[in-house]
Amino acid sequence: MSGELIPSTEAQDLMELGWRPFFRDQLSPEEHSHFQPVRVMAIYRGKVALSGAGFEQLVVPKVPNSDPEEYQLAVGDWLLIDPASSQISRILDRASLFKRRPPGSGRALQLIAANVDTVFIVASCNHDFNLARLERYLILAREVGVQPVVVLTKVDLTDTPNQFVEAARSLQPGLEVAIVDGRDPHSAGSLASWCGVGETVALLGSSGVGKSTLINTLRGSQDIATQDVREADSKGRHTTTVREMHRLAQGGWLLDTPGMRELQLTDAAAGLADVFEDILALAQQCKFSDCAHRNEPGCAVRQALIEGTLQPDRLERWGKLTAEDDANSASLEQHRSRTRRKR
Ligand SMILES: Nc1nc2c(ncn2[C@@H]2O[C@H](COP(=O)(O)OP(=O)(O)OP(=O)(O)O)[C@@H](O)[C@H]2O)c(=O)[nH]1
Ligand SMILES: [Mg+2]
Ligand SMILES: [Zn+2]
Repeated sequence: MSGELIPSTEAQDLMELGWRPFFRDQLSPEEHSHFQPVRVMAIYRGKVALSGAGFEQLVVPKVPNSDPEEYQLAVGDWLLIDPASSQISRILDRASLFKRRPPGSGRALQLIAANVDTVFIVASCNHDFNLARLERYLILAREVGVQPVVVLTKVDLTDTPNQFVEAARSLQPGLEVAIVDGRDPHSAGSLASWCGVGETVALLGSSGVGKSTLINTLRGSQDIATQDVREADSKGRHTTTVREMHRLAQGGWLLDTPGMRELQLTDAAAGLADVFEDILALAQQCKFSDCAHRNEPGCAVRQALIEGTLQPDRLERWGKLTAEDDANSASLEQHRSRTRRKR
């Protein structure tokens, strides 16, 4: 067993950082003896914070520069480094990767978080609550294959918390939904079960929903800067600007991220199919295989609308998101084949 090459306190340190057989099994015997596994804890402008067994350093990453996208680092990545020079040998295959491509086909890919076990999709119970936006994050989590938990914050600001919980639950059967006052340790404590030793939880959501506040409360500190939202529309001020992992006393890691301005779907067909499984199952029962679910005879989707088993707004969102994903994926594919031809 290759893991036995590592002395036990080191093994313990690594396990607490989230090291798993999935990563260990990728190392060749040579790599085991020459390199040290370290995790990317934070990415700042030009520098990355790395942690391993008895190792903590802020380094300027040196990676082979063949394809910049291929060697882009994400917070949460596991790397092999030469312990003497801190030179990065390679990025280990990721168990999961959150990424996004900002609208416009040629824009650089942004890596949000890697090797995440659970994602808290954070939204607040105020004017800024938007079910369609929540659904986009859910599709992204399903696409990446990471367990999603919807965390509704600012329960103290609403008289009708159940309406928010019900709306979120309606997105997918069995979806975990928690509702908290992110400033209150007792309330936020309900999230502790997802944050055990070695677990990595990424927090995603718009600016101002209270991601950093939650992390401060769960850690029992005020280390991370937070900022009031705008009074007029409850929108945030983009306070957090770095992606960074924060350790909880109980052992888990919370990965804070900057609030996203816009989340467009690209290459998310699997996530869409997962979240809208019911509609796809209905569509298979339509008389025509290319049914557009408008006025065709024998349309099972329209029939479900008439019977009230499918909500019209849900069908509308599915249509819109599918069209968006198709358009973005097609323009990305065009962009890829153009760059291939240039090489
Ligand atoms: N009333 C109330 N206010 C909260 C709650 N959670 C967060 N806030 C407040 O909401 C504001 C924004 O919180 P942040 O934690 O900075 O939000 P964020 O999601 O980290 O925002 P960005 O870093 O800009 O993406 C702060 O003034 C918090 O005190 C809550 O549960 N209830
Ligand atoms: Mg923040
Ligand atoms: Zn149909």
